[in-house]
Amino acid sequence: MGIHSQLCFLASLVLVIHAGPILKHTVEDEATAEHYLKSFYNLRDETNAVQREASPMTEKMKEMQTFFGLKVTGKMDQETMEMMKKPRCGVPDVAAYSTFGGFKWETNKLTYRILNYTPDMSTAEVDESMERALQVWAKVTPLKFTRIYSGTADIMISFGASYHGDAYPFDGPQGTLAHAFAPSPGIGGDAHFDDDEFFTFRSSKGFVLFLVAAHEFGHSLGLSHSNVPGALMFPTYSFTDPDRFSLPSDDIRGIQSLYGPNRDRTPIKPDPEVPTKVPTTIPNACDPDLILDAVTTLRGETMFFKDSFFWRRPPSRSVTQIQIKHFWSNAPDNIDAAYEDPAQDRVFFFKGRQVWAFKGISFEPGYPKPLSSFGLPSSVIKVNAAVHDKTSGKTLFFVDNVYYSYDERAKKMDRGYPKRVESGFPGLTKEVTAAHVSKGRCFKFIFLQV
Ligand code: TQI
Ligand code: CA
Ligand code: ZN
Ligand code: ZN
Repeated sequence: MGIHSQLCFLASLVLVIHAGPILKHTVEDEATAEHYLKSFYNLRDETNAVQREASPMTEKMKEMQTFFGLKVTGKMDQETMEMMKKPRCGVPDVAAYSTFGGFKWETNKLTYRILNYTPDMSTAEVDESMERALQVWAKVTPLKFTRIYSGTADIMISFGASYHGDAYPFDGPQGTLAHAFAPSPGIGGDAHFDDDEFFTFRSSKGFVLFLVAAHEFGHSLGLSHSNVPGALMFPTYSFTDPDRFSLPSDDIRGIQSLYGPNRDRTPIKPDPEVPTKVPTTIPNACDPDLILDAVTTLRGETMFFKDSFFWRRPPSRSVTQIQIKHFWSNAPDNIDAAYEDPAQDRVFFFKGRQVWAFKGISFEPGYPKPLSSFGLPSSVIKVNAAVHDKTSGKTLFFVDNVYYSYDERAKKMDRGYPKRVESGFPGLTKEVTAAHVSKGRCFKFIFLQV
């Protein structure tokens, strides 16, 4: 794909020599800092002299200061040293985004200009793709983008094939799709799109211009590639419906390490009826007090859900812990319940009044749907647990101390429900938090209670 060769040219465009006073600190402090940043901030050993000029240490220091809400100086100070000496959890604070050594725009007000268009799409579609791609980054930072129609913009956007006026000609269909230059005056920030590619507005045939542009603008703003699969800045293209796109957290951390968060955007108002548990830590599967959110089977595997994670055990392999978003990018965290209907090859996730459906890992269009699509009354604000029995084709939904029975084949609720949980399942007196069909012969269902 030519990614590695271009990585060098783009990185080299942004090298400048850092000048300025360096605070005095002891050799010991320096070693502490280096060790800390290597352990938790992915600081690599400096192997080449060119890198040393741009000081990855300063950048990692800034990331760490941003993470802890300290004053972002990139230098060792009292506050930073104290934070580093505190006892902490061994899991790194950062995922694997990377920057061009911290090169960024010095202003939050940037301009862009669209110089020409691709014949693949209407001009309105190109305009909208570019605008939306910039908003991906504007939403999570203090950056503001203004479109201009003449003169020189910070981000000049153009389509061109082969030789198109810079030293990096495009390569015909496939291969390189586009490139962009890291923040700096002149060509810096500019984004070029290879017109030998077929770009689309939202179709999975061709490359979705919005996705390619959002990736390129990441470079225009100072991000390099991430090694987190699923991140926008991961160097492989994967189709996502632009209408459902949400910026992965690795990219958010990356861009906020350069520009900080968006201060004037109030977070989306949570549904007051759905208590949002904020996962403060990664759940520990060995915690004896762990209360699982949900359990389901999926194509022969059993999966256990908690907060933004789930555990799976692929056949004849050991258990792995995975972020829900990495598997099902459109799925919510902190789900209430989940079940699989093998007859439809679908897995359903419940959260609050909504239900999501997936086939394997692909999102089923038309979802999320309201709980009433299963015939549950509108008074139900969440289901605690759901379990499907493939022999009867019924799904049981547990809501507080009652349960409902849904007939998957007839697609309707069975008569005579809701029933009290205790009347159908004597002994189940506490709230059911998750339910699961047993593989053993002795019981049909396994319930987890508070
Ligand atoms: N173009 C490369 C890219 O933007 C150019 C490049 C290679 C580059 N290495 C770099 C730019 C390092 C900055 C820093 O990644 S590309 C994708 C993706 C490309 C690839 O044509 O390979 C997208 C352009 F992620 F899908 F692979 C856009 Cl979205
Ligand atoms: Ca190409
Ligand atoms: Zn170019
Ligand atoms: Zn890239």
